[in-house]
Amino acid sequence: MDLSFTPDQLALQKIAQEVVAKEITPYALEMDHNGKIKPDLLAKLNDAGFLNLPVPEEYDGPGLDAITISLIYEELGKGCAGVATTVAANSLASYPVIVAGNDEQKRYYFDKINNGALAAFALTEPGAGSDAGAVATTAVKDGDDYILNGTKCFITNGGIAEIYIIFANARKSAGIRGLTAFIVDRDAPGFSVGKEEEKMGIRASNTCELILDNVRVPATHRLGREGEGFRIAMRTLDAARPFVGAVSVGIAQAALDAASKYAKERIQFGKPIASFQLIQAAIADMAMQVEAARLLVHKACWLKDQGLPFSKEAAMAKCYASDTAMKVTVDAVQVLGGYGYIKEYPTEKYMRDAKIMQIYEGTNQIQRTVIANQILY
Ligand code: COS
Repeated sequence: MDLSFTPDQLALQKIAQEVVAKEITPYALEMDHNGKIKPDLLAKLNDAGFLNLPVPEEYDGPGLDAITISLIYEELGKGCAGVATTVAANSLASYPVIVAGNDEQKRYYFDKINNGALAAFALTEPGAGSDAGAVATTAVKDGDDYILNGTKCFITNGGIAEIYIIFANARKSAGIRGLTAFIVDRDAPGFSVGKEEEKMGIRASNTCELILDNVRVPATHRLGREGEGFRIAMRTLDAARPFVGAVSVGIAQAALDAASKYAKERIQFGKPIASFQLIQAAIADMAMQVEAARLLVHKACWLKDQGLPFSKEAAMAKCYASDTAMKVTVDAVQVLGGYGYIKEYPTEKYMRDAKIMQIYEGTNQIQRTVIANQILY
């Protein structure tokens, strides 16, 4: 067992740390307040090479392994989980193409992503959240095209993406075996962006409703076979869940760092509160949980990189790391006391940002279901 990183992995981690320190952390509270990403930041994230992390080398991407990507996401998560979510949505949307795209589709999609386009993965609907198979958006074959009709909700990058992966049902009577994935351009006639959500956390990220009103999509933009969509979605979520874990570890580590720094500076009863054993116990527990979460994330990524089954470990990494982020950020607010609760300090933002990690890309109830099913059946 080798828990060390390669020189390339460490070099990319360092680049991520520098970009985060210069371009993200100083603006994190401003973006949180404004509820949007700084307009010039997307170009900087693209220059840093963060928008196409999993694109294979044969399609002119960096073709990074999952461990390296997780190291980058942890750094982004430390700086601002909203920015990390914006970047991670590009990876999420890329996996259906990696998993099921043909050569022509890969060239079409990855060309855009390599050139800085944002993408969005659109599975969720008002009536299809955890029950992903219940997608009501329809895809009806019409000559060489499909006609898509329906509404998607809670779509990350929904309002700012150029290209979308849309899941629709092409054979209603077949249930989840009718689910089919399509590449859809933003300028396709009939496609429009609906309301933008006002969120509790990850406020730098964009979350919108999408409306498909007789959107004509060429059959050449169908990923895989008709009815293969559910399997494509599940394989995509398996690949992406460790990265939710990585962002969660980043949030939790940032909260731990803030709590440790404050504990050493804050004087009460004539000495730094870091000298009190109850504070020490809190810091020690936070540190143990963050490290355990990080190791689970790296284990899931390592399994994926080895080409071994990793679905259970991906769910464990996502679930444990996001539960840890929630717990650690609540504890960090507690260590800072009243100061933890006000916006002058970063901990209240960490706490708000952590909550969604337990919800998106499959609630932690779903992760526990996935884990239990793999153990019991
Ligand atoms: N990889 C490949 N195939 C998978 C798979 C995986 N990880 N998980 C399930 N499948 C396949 C199964 O093998 C099965 O195929 P067959 O019918 O050919 O045997 C099919 O998909 C259906 O599987 P299952 O019966 O387990 O589906 P369920 O309807 O019970 O749902 C859960 C399974 C709950 C795990 C799934 O719906 C899920 O992950 N929901 C959460 C969705 C989500 O994360 N939403 C977040 C929004 S998207 S960002």
